[in-house]
This record gives sequence, structure tokens and C-alpha cells, in this order.
Amino acid sequence: MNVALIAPPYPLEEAPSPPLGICYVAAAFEASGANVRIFDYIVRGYHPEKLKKELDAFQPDVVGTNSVTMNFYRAAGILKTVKQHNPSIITMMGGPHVTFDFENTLTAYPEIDLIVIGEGEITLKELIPVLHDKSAWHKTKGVAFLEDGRLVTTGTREVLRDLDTLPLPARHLLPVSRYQALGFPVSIITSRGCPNRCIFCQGRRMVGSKVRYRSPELVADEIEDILSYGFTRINIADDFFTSNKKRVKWFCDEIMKRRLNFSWAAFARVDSCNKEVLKTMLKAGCDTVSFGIESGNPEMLKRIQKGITLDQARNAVAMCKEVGMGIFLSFMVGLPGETQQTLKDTRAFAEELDVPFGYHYLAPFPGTTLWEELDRFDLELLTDNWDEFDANRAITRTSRLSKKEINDFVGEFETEVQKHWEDILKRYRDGNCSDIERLKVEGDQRMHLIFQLFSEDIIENHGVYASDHSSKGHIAAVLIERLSGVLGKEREKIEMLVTDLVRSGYLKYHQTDDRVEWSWTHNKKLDILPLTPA
Ligand code: B12
Ligand code: SF4
Repeated sequence: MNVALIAPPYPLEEAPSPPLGICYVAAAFEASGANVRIFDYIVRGYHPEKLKKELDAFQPDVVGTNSVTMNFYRAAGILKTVKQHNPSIITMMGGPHVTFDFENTLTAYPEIDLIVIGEGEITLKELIPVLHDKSAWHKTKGVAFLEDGRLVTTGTREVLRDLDTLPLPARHLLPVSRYQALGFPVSIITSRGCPNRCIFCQGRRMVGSKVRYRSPELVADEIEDILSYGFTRINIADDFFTSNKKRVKWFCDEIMKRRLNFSWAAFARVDSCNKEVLKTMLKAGCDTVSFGIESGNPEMLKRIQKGITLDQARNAVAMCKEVGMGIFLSFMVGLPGETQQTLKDTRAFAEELDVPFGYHYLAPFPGTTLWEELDRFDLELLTDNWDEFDANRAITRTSRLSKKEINDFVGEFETEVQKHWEDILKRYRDGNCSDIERLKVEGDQRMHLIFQLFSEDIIENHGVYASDHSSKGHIAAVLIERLSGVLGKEREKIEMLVTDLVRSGYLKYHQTDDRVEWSWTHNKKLDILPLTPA
């Protein structure tokens, strides 16, 4: 069985990194004997005609995709294209958005044959052998589909108890070099689950309230695998990594025992850290801990059931500062009952703590308590357009705060951040910035250029030319000239970029008698991933 898993595109602002859920799903299909390929449109341009060509080349029996709410329309559109192109392909979707909105999704998008609800691995294990027999789908727990226009759902499956039985995420199928060129960290999870009850959180509904831990040895094996590709930075994406201090220590000890050399970051709660744990994490390479504080107003913290106090936040930040751990704090705006005063409290508290912080707008995602019980709160949801659920704009209002006031609050903060950045840019242009500022500016420019190369398929479209245009030793000259024209950047900048990408092994050329063809390598170990296994 040929299975194509599609990672739909999303913007650079959301920090594109190797899609972890898709890799777990790919591993589940592979474990059942399927020939799997990931059509990754996060770091490659997406166009329906390109998708059709790739479908024709690979001839999948099944095409699956995932989405969060903000790129749901994109993902659904992709499956629509697949179905219209070849109606015999079984199309399926999974992930947090459709898990909680499968009925509307199936009704509005009959091109989607099947939705996998919640965690996918065990459902897929049972489903794969009977995928071609729709009548057997009824017996598989954790799916939803339409039959003769009627919704059928087999209910939510219990979460998988023993995560150690899962195969490692199939990162070997990802175009890893591209992610490395872009420079964002790779995510792993060492546990699933969170016992807390924050009313805005969809993650906890996906993973269940009981924390299920992977064995530190197996996680360290996975990290070794990741490092073997040349990644140097990891993001521990557990919903609640610090839920068990003993286990965090056990994990860190395993990393140190194996002398695994990488830097990492993790999410934590301010009520779950102490100095000893933070010191151990620091010793094992963790340089940043992200805390969700959400609000600087104690009443609001209670209302959203965050389960933390401002003093706990102060204490956690002080401990991090004392041991030398980097911190990032995240706050939310547009919460139920929000007023000018609660926003002021949030800003004042963020500033009091005196560490880097950012704001997200509340997006009441399907499946959250807020979504399900909206009427119970002083909160109005102002849109039903999923594109707007990106947490980067106000889509709610309260009785005492308009959408504009919420936007203005964050807008003011963003203007300050932007002004700070523009000052750095000016110093950079004037040649009097610090080394760190120079690194920041050049890193940012590089990231944007590389993402443009990916999303517009620029190497694919401009990296093939007749051999005789180039003489030996200057094989990249034509490419550099072309890229400089397409990207509208100075030749020297592009030459530096190309040289660096080639030196790192992300970009290579293949030369025959009459032509030169440049391409991104698949990963450090493999230039091209063939459509069928060797
Ligand atoms: C890590 C993480 C990130 C990382 C992504 C790392 C990566 N490259 O994979 C980063 C930091 C980049 C990120 C970014 C964003 N994230 Co995020 N993220 C998470 C987090 C904490 C864990 C996700 C994860 O990897 N889980 C582990 C894997 C194994 O689980 P999974 O992805 O759900 O996949 C399983 C099932 O869903 C299912 N499945 C998934 N896909 C498919 C496909 C098929 C065909 C099938 C059959 C099954 C299936 O099977 C998988 C295996 O069990 C979740 C919280 C959570 N627990 O879900 C939030 C979460 C997914 N993120 C969220 C959001 C909102 C965002 C952002 C929009 C940020 C923002 N502006 O707020 C961006 C969007 C980026 C994007 N397009 O995905 C929300 C999504 C809510 C929603 N409905 O939109 C969540 C749920 C957190 C929350 N607020 O409650 N995120
Ligand atoms: S926001 Fe964090 S602590 Fe709260 S329920 Fe979600 S994962 Fe748990």
C-alpha cells in the first residue's frame, strides 16, 4: 500500500519545524508495512498542479493530512484536490482541529473519506488492514466518516497507555536538510498528557489528563537518531515536561551519561520547578524554559483555571535567574471578562518580571472548555472563519473591551518591539551594531531568503541550466546570478548564502555532459529519497 502524508503549508511566523504528528503517523503506517512518503509543503512550495504531478508519480492508495485550526481550509483544499484528481484514493485527516470538529468537517468536505479522532497510532494499526473495506470501518474505534450522507462515528478511543510501544517518528521521510537550513529546532515529546484544566487549552483534550511517560532511555535513543542527522537544537514539546521532577532528573542524567551534546528548550509550569531541577536541566543542555503565565491578574488566572498564582510565577522566574536558566514568558489577551484594567495588570506583571515575553490572542479552539461553554463566559467570539484562529489577532471581545481595544493593546507592544528592531537594523546599516545584533540581523535575513527559496521552489525552477554556461570551478556562478536576479539581492550576499548551503551539504548539484541541476539534499545521509524503498 502506498501512503502519502501531506504536511500543509503554514507561514514562517509560526516557526516551521519538522512536523512531529505527521512523523508519528508515518511511522505507524510504515510499521504496518506501507510504503510511505511525506509530501512536505511546509518547506516546499505548494501548488495544486504540483500536488497532482506528485500524486501521479507516487500513485498513493491513501492520502492523509493534518491541520491545526488556522490552516484547516488549506488542508481540506488539498484533500479536495486529491479526490478530484483521483477519486479512488482514500483521503483522511487527523490532528487537533478535526478531532473536535469532525461532523462539520465531513459535512462541508465530502472529499474527506475519513477522520481519525485523537491519537492516531493505534486506530491506524487496526484500520490499515481494512482500509479498503469501508464496512469494516464501523468496527474501528476512533474514526468518523459519512455513509450514505449520514455521519458515522465510532467514538473516542482510549489514549495509548504505553508510549514505549510506539515506533520512533519517521523523520527519515522528511526533507531534513531544508529544516536544518532554516534553523528552527526539531521537536520531540517525552510524555503525553496534562492533568491541568486551563479552559483555553485544546492540547490537554488531545492528550488526556493522565501524564504518560516515555522511558528516558528510549527518548535518548530518539535524540541520538536526531543528532545523527546533524540537528543541534531540540524543542521538548511535552504539554507538561516538568510534571514529574524525578523523571526530569532521570531524563537529564541519561542525556549526560551518554554525553549527548545539544542545546534544548522545554515548556514548564511555574508551579512545577525548583532550583535543583532547573540546575539539572541546565547541566544537561537546556538553555530556555517557556512558562505560560497567561495573565497578570489573579482573578483572571482563577477564571481561566490556570491553577497558578502570581507569586509562583515570581518565584519560578527568580529561580531561573538565580541558576542562569533562560526564560520566555507567554501571556494571553482577550480572555473572558478581560478589561482595560486586567490588560494593564498583565503588562505591569510582565514588565515586573523583567525577562523576555510575548502575547498571544485568545483563540477559542473547538474542543476547549471555552468553545464548548462559551455562553457561560463574558466572551463573544467574533468570527467563524478558521483562517483567523491563528492567535495573532483579536477574534473575541468582552462586555468591557472591544476587539479594537484588544488589538491596540498588543499593537502598542508590537510597535515597541518593531521600533527596537528597526533601531538595530539602522545600526547594522550604519555599521555600528554589536556582534550579537549583526548575527541577529543576518540570521533573520538568511531565514527569510531560505524560506522564500523553499516556498517559491526557486532552486527547482532556476537551478537547471546548460552545462556549457559554466566552466569548472564556477559551477555555482550561473545559479548565484539567477538567484540574485530572482530574489533581488546583491550578488555577494547570495554567493555567501549558496556557498554556505553547499558547504553544509544542504544544496548540491549534479552535472551531466549537457546540464547542471541543483537540488536540495534530502538529509545528511541521502541526496534523494526514491519513491519506493531500495
Ligand atoms: C509542539 C507544538 C507546536 C510546535 C510544532 C512542532 C512540530 N513541528 O511538530 C510549534 C511550536 C512549531 C507549534 C506551532 C503552532 N501551534 Co502548536 N502545539 C504543539 C503541541 C504542544 C504538541 C504537538 C505535538 O507534536 N504533539 C505530538 C503529536 C504526536 O501529536 P499530534 O500532532 O496531535 O498528532 C497525533 C494526532 O493528532 C493524530 N494525527 C495528527 N495528524 C494526523 C494525520 C493523519 C492522516 C492521521 C490519521 C492522524 C493524525 O495522530 C498523531 C499521533 O497520535 C500542541 C499541544 C498538543 N498536545 O496537541 C500544540 C498545538 C497543536 N498548537 C497549537 C497552535 C495554535 C499552534 C500555532 C498556531 C501557534 C499559535 N500561533 O498559537 C502554531 C501552528 C503551527 C502549525 N501549523 O502546526 C494548538 C492547536 C489548536 C488548533 N486547533 O489550532 C495546540 C493544540 C495547543 C493549544 N493551544 O491547545 N506548535
Ligand atoms: S495550557 Fe498547559 S498546563 Fe494548561 S492544560 Fe494546557 S498543557 Fe496543561
